[in-house]
Amino acid sequence: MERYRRASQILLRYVSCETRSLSKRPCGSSIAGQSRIQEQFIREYNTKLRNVLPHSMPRVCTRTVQGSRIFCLDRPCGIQGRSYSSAATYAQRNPSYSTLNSSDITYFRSILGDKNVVQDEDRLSAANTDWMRKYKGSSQLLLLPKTTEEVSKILFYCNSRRLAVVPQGGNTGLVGGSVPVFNEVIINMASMDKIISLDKVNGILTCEAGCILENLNNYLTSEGFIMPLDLGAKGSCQIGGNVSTNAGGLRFIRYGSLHGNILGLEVVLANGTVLDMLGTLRKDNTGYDLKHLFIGSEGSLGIVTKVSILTPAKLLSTNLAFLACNDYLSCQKLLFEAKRELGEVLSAFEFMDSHAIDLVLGHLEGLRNPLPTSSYKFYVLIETTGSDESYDKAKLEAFLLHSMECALVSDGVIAQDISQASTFWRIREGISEASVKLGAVYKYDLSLPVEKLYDIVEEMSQRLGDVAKVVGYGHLGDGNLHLNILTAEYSDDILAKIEPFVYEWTSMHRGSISAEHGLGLMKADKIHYSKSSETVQLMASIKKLLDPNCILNPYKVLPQSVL
Ligand code: FAD
Ligand code: 2HG
Ligand code: ZN
Repeated sequence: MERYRRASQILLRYVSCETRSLSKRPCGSSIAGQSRIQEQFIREYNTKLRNVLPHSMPRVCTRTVQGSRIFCLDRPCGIQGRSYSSAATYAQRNPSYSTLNSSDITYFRSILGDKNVVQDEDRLSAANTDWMRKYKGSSQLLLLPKTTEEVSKILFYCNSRRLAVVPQGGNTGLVGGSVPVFNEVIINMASMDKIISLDKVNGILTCEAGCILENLNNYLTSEGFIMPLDLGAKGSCQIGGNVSTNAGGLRFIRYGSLHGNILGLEVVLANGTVLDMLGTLRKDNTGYDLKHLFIGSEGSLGIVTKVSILTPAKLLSTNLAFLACNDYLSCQKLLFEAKRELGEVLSAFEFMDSHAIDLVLGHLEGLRNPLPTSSYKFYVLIETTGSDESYDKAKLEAFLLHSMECALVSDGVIAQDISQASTFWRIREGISEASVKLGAVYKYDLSLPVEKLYDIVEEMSQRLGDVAKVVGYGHLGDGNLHLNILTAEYSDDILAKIEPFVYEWTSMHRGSISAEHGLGLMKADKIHYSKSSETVQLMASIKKLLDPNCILNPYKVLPQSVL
C-alpha cells in the first residue's frame, strides 16, 4: 500500500498576509525582575551543589595535548582517555577491579565457544570506539553471548572475579556510555537477535535484546504493526540499547515513552541472577514495577536480554509536510495549533534551524532543500498518520492552509510519495551524521520549556562568536532541543565557554540536561544539575544494592563520588 498519496496541491506556496496572535510570550516580568529571580535561583542552586559535591572528588593530573585534555591514570599504557565533551569528566580507574588473565579467557571460551570470545585487534578497536569517535576505551576482550544463560554465566564469573564489564548494543549512543573507559570487558548483545513471538490480537512483540530496531520494524510492518519508536540510528541500534537508554526519537509525540510501551523485560543482574519480568500484560499492579528501574539505566543495573513491547497497528495513511517558518515564535505557535487541529493524527513534529539544514545539505550526498527559492530561519516537519486517507489528507491541507494564512508558515511542501517523504526524513535524520563530518562537535540533549528552547542556541552562538557554528534542532513537539556546537577542533578554551554555562542555563530554566540520550560518561558528574542530592543518593543506594561490586558499566550515569 502506497504510504504517501499525491496531495491535491502538491506544492503549497503562500506569502504571509496577516499575523494572528495565537499565544502571547509570557509578559509582565521585566528583564530586571527576571534576572533577579535567576540570580536568586543560581545562588540557591550553587549552595545546594556545594553541599552535595564533595571537595575530595577524585581528580587526576591533566595536560593538554593538541587541544585535547589527556589524563594519565594507573595503567601502564599511559594515555587513558580524553575529556572532550565535559570539562570535569575525569575518571580514575577503580583499583578494586581485576585485570584479565589467561584463565579468564579459557573460561569464557568454554562457555561461549572460541569465535564468540573476540581478541582480534580490529574488532576490538571498533567495539572500543563510540559512534562519534570521541570516546575510546582500551578493552582487550569482546564477548558475544547467544543466550540468557550465557549472559548469566559471564556476569556470575565477572562478579566473582571483580572484572568490570560494559554492556553494548549497536554502539550508537551519543554520551560515551557504550564503550569502555579503561579495559572493561565488552559484552555485545548482537548475537541475541531472535524474535520470540508476536501476539497479533494485542500487538505485543517479544524478542531478544540484540534485535536491530529497523529489523523489528520491518518484520512488524509485514504483520500490520509498527514499533512505537523510530530514530535515525534505527539501522544499527538494538532494542536492548533503546530500552537501556529509554530512547525517545521521532514517534515519541504520538506513542510516548518506552516506560509506557515496554510491557516486560528479562534482565540479568550483576551476580548472574536472571530476573524474569517478561510479562505481556497491559495492567499488572502486583508490587513494585521493577522493570522501570532498567529502562533508562544505561546498563548500570543489569543486562537486558529479552523485551516485550506494545506495538501500535500500522495505519494506512501517512502524510508529511516540510515547512518553513520565519522565526522561532512561529514554530511554537505552529506546534500549539498542530496539537489542537491535527490532534489524533499528529505523529511527528520536528524542527531544525537553517544551520542544521545547511549542514546536512553541505555534507550528505544527494539531498537538496525541498524549499530552495529562499532561505528561512527555521524548518518544521509535520507528519500525520491515520486510518482514513481522504479525511487525514484534507485535515493536514486545511491545517497548512490556515497556518499559511496566519503567516505561521512561510512556505511548504507536502510529500507526494514515499520517496519524497524519505528524502524529507533523511534531511532531518541526517543532521547527526553530518555533524560529525567536520572537525569537532559538542552535543547537548536538553529538555526545556518550548518557549525558552531556542534562547540557549542564540545565547550560545553569541557567546562563542566566530569560533563555532551553533546548530539547534530536535523534537520540538516533546520540548527536546539538540544543541550541536561545531568547531574546527576540540579545545579546552571552547569547552570552558560552553560548560558549565549550558548546564547552569538548563538547570536555571528547570530543564533536563539529558532529555533522551542518557548521561553515560559524558554527564555522569553532571547529574546534580537535574536531580536533587536526595534523589541521586537513592539512585546510588539502588546501584549498590543491585551491583555491590560496581562491575556494571563503571564511571557512567552516577558520579563516582556517591558510590
Ligand atoms: P549502545 O549505544 O550500544 O548503548 C547505549 C547504552 O545502553 C550504554 O550505556 C550501554 O551500556 C547500554 N546497553 C546497550 N544494550 C544494553 C543491554 N542489552 N542491556 C543493558 N544495557 C545495554 N537517541 C534517542 O533517544 N533519540 C533519537 O532520535 C536518536 N537518534 C539518533 C540518531 C543517530 C544518527 C545516532 C547515532 C544516535 C541517535 N540516538 C538517539 C542515540 C542512540 O541511538 C540511542 O541512545 C539508542 O537507543 C542506543 O542504542 P544502541 O543499541 O546503539 O545502544
Ligand atoms: C536526533 O534526534 C538524535 O537526531 C541525535 O537524537 C541528536 O546528534 C544529536 O545531537
Ligand atoms: Zn533526538
